Amino acid sequence: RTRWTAVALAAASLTLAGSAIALTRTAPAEAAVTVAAVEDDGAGCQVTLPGSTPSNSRLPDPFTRIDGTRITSKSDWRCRRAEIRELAERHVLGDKPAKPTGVTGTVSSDRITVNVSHNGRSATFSASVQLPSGTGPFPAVVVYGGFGADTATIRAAGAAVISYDPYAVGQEGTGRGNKQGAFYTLYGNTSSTGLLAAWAWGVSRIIDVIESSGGTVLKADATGVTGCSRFGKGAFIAGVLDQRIGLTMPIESGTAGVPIYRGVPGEGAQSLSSAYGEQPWFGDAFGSFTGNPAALPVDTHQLVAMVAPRGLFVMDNPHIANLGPRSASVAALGGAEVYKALGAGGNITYHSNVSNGSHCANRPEWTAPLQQNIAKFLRNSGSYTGSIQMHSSATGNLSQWRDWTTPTLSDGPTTTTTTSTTTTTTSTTTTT
Ligand code: MCU
Repeated sequence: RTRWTAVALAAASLTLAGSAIALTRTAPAEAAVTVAAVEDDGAGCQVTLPGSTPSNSRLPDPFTRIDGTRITSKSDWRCRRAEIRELAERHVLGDKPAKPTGVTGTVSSDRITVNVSHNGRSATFSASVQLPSGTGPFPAVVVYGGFGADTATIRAAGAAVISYDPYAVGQEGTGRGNKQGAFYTLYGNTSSTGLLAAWAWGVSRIIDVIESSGGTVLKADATGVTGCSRFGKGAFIAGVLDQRIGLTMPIESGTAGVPIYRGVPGEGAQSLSSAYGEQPWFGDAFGSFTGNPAALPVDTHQLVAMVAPRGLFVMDNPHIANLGPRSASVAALGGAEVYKALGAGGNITYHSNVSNGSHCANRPEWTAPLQQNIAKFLRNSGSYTGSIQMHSSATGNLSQWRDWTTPTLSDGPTTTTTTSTTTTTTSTTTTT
């Protein structure tokens, strides 16, 4: 009896916490703040994964729950997103563990040091910091491995650059049975978690340290992430898996990044098996899907949707088919349907309308939207509205890929149903 009361109370507080942090705060003449206060605000949602899922050559409906019902209100998205996260972790990325028991570190004007420990194992990694001019505390953009959005533009736009070495957290070149780096020191070198989720975990630990630093140098609630190519894959997944990240900016991410897995073979992009075998970017479980993406219950349009309503600026190269730019645009178009349903259609930008075809080139076409995205999502200023801008040579067509429509989601009331681990069902309804 007491036990179920406790469950009900826990459900109620989770519901309240969820509604509070899912709110979009809009000040007059200012941009919306869309970040959550926690890494995963769906942590209280009860997700029961299915034993098997139907094959589907088209993109799974992001609005339909695992139990077959469709979401009807904007607040339903929080727990639907939690389902997508579980599916993506199980089949695609591997598990990204929550914050470990020990996370400490320091933030100075030129360096962030992160100490992590879990179950008696510990590791340390650090990242250099370059501040913009002016008076802090500043927002910051984590730049993977020195390849990402132009760092001079980032700093000129008023954000610090955190130069993150993902290989310190998850090395390449090791093979799947002997993974190395700070993540695998804690969770074991045979962990089935792939590098993209491990790298994302490292970014989350950097944000933990910024949060606990007192916010004198860097702001904890204004973090962006970017990277190009393999680091574009990484930056994308970092934004997908940490809702404290306000602006996610993958560049030319290719297979294992933004492009829909189902579209990669037809477009002639790097094959799923090639990407799976090249480095352990994907989780080990993805190995059973490389020849049959139609069997996947998730695709990347749902990962795009997981970033919603936070800022997402996908940059792509239409001149290299190996990067799958058409499949990436379909992911953006599909994910944008969720942004729109949440009333945040202007928070996603896809931009491949560029002339220079060199991989990871610094492109003038992206300078203005980069500045505008930083202003809107990291500095809470300006009135930028994102859009999908595809180059004519790599134009995706969402209607070929979906058999679902986009619902009109109501604003409330918030309804959350939590199913306990036995047969008792606890329902909590709050009206905001
Ligand atoms: C586009 O990202 C990767 C690509 O998946 C790999 O096949 C290739 O070896 O490297 C690209 C990259 O990271 O380039 C810097």
